[in-house]
This record gives sequence, structure tokens and C-alpha cells, in this order.
Amino acid sequence: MENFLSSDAIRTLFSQAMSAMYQQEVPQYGALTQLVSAVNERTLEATPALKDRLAAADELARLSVERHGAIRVGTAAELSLLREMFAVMGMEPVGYYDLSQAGVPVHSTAFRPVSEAALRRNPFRVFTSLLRPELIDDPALHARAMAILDARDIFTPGCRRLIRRHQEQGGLNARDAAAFVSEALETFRWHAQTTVDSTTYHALSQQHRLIADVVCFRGCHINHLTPRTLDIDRVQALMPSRGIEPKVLIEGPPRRQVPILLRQTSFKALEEAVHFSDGTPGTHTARFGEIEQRGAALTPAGRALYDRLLAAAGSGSDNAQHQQRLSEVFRDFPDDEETLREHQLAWFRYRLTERGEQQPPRAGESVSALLQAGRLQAEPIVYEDFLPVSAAGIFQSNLGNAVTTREAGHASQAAFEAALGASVQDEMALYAQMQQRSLIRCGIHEG
Ligand code: OOG
Ligand code: NI
Repeated sequence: MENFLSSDAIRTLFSQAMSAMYQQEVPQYGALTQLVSAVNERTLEATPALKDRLAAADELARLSVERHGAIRVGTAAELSLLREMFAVMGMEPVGYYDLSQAGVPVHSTAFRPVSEAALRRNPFRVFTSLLRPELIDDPALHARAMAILDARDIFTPGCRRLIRRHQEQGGLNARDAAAFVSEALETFRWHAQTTVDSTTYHALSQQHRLIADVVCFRGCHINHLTPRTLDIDRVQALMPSRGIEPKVLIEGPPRRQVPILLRQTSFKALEEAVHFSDGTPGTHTARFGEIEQRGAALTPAGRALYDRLLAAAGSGSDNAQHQQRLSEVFRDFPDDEETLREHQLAWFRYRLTERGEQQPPRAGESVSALLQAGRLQAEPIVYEDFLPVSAAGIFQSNLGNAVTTREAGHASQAAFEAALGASVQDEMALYAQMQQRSLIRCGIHEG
């Protein structure tokens, strides 16, 4: 039996290669990552408690490698082969996001590692959207878009071969893994040359800029890569000093004592020169930069409360005002770990303290009694997924033109899964399992 590289190792190689490529393609991304590292370092220095906490939760090591990317594809065949490609890197489809509600003609999933060990090694995720061409209302244009998509192959022959080899052998040796990473990268590379003439591009773009972005190029270029920051407000404030113009609003919940879910902001997509197949020059805006700050994963009850408060806070056109309003509305969301746990609003990972090791839990002892006695410790589980309202906000800030909400906007998870060739995992079940397993590791069998 050959010596295979672990899928964690392949994922790490791939995310590094992707980051290096994107830094070359979009220098502002490099500037943003530097800013994020500087702010993270400063935040850790200024708040030793946070540093200890992250170290104890084994999160410090993953912080500097952590990022997500996003891509958009056009057909079921593309989506399902992407699933097989990401499987080589230990990334599985988790969650279903319907963005048609927000006037964006796509639905999406996130390919990401799912086991605790894999997440600790490298949580690299790719938010992957499938175009919903049924939302193109002109039948001729719809047919044309489908024909263009069917004629392209976004995967190199080498990439296809190595995916098969991985499936047949159950792994890849170091040499094949390195080859796989460089072949896979080709799928996500930017091409300034479109596959269509300017007339077709403009017709598709007029339907929706996203449609042109998905249909008119040879590959599904990575459209952003997002590092994780420990202080998003600070990075947002400092962006202009590095020549980066942030989007107006930070998406997601407000700043809190106990961060929850995900806060995100981005810089606007760049207007880039492209060449149409008829030889005329033009421009295309698709690629941008984004940062995020991750907090606790919420239970279904916590998530329902989040959704309700977010809707109540509404939107705004000034970040300071919007954050102020969010903070007011989110007073109804408990902001200490104790209450979040007691009210079962967030998921927690439990571990025995030293005292707990010496005096292990006995049958019948409750979790709260053990916590109170200092024999057990609970830390919030980090949210590893995405938020549809935030994602729509990010999409829209990059779609310059006014966004029209479409009638046909309804969730269609079944159609998405049929295209994917697999079902998506339920993120809530994954968090529930993590919490439950941590209790079992402590010798607690309640709940
Ligand atoms: C994806 C936008 C969503 C996020 O972090 O929520 C996203 C896209 O523009 O393709 O990346
Ligand atoms: Ni993103």
C-alpha cells in the first residue's frame, strides 16, 4: 500500500496555492491579509484572556491559515464534479442557501471539512453557488446560455484523472497530491479572455450580471478569499488607510461580549479589463475581497432569535448608525456564555477540568452542577458556516446595478441536491453531534 497524503494535508496545500494565486491576481487581497494579520496580532497582545481562550480551544493554530473562498458554477455536471474534487481535500457539502429570495439567481452550499480534527487542522471552506438559469426569463437567451455552458469544460484532463485515481486508490501519494493541487487550481484561475462575443456578454449581463459572470468565462474563477479576523470593526476602520474601500455595512450581528455566528465585510469588486471573442475590449466586475469574524454556532432556537432580531433591525446606509441600531435590538439576545448555555441558544463543547479529571462525573450529576463545582468547562463551538442574508448583502454590494427581486425566488433544495448528486449535510446536526460527543468524552451521558 502506498503512502498517501491525508486529505487535511491536501486541503492545506490547496488553500495555500489558492491564496498565492489570488494574491498575484488581486494584489488588494494581499494588502487585506496583511492588515488582518496585524490586527489579529495586536488584538491577541491586547487581550491575553482571548489568546488563552483560543489556545485552550486549539484555535490559535488555525487562525492564520483560516479563510474561505467563493465560486459560482453553471451546470449540474460542473457542480457534481466539484463535489468529487473537494472530496479529495476532505471537504463535504454542508447546508443549503437560497439566495433567490434576495434577488440573486443562485442557490448554494459550502464545501468544508466536518470532523473536529479536520476543522482544527484547516477549516478552509468554499461557498459554492449554482446558477438558476430558469430565472433567465428570455427563452432564446436561456437556451444560448445553456449551450455555452454545456460546451465548456472547467476541469483539466489531469484534474479529472487524479480525482478518479483518488477514488480508485482511496488516496493520493505526495507527488500525485501536488499534481492534483496544481491541476485543480486551473479551474479557479481568472481568464481575461471571454468565451463569448461582446453582444452575448451584454445580453446576459443585462439579465443579471451574475449570469454573465458564470456563463462567459472558461473557468469558475475564485471571486474572493476571506481571512478570519479577531476584530472586524478595527479592520473595517483601517481599510482606507491601506487604500482599500470597504463596503458600507458590516453584515451580521453587532459587536458583542460573546461573538455569535459571523460578521462580514468586503471591499468592492474591481473593474477589470476583459477581451471579448470578437476582439473588442470591455470590463467585468466580479472579484473582490472580504473579511470575517466568527463566533458561536447557534442552536435552532438561537438562530430563530437571531433571524427575528436581524429582521427587526432592518438595513441602513451608514455603518455606525446600523451597528448602533443592531446593538439596541440585540439587547434581547443574551450576551454571556452562562445564559446562552442555560437557554440553549448556542452550542458548547465540554471538557473536564483538572478537578473533574480527579473526580469524574458520576451518573445523575447534572451538567450545571459539574460546571458550578469547577469540574467541567464549556466553550462555545465556533460557527463554521455562512448566513444567507449576509451572503446576499455581499453579492449585492458587488453587483453595482439595482437588484430586482424575482418572482421565481423559492428554495429548491431537492433540485440543488439532484444537481450536486448528493444531499447536503445538515449543519445543525453536525453541531449537535459535536456537543453530544464532547459530553460523552467527559463521561456524561445526559440529553
Ligand atoms: C458569494 C457571496 C457569499 C459569503 O461569505 O457569505 C459569500 C459570491 O459572491 O459568490 O461569500
Ligand atoms: Ni464570502
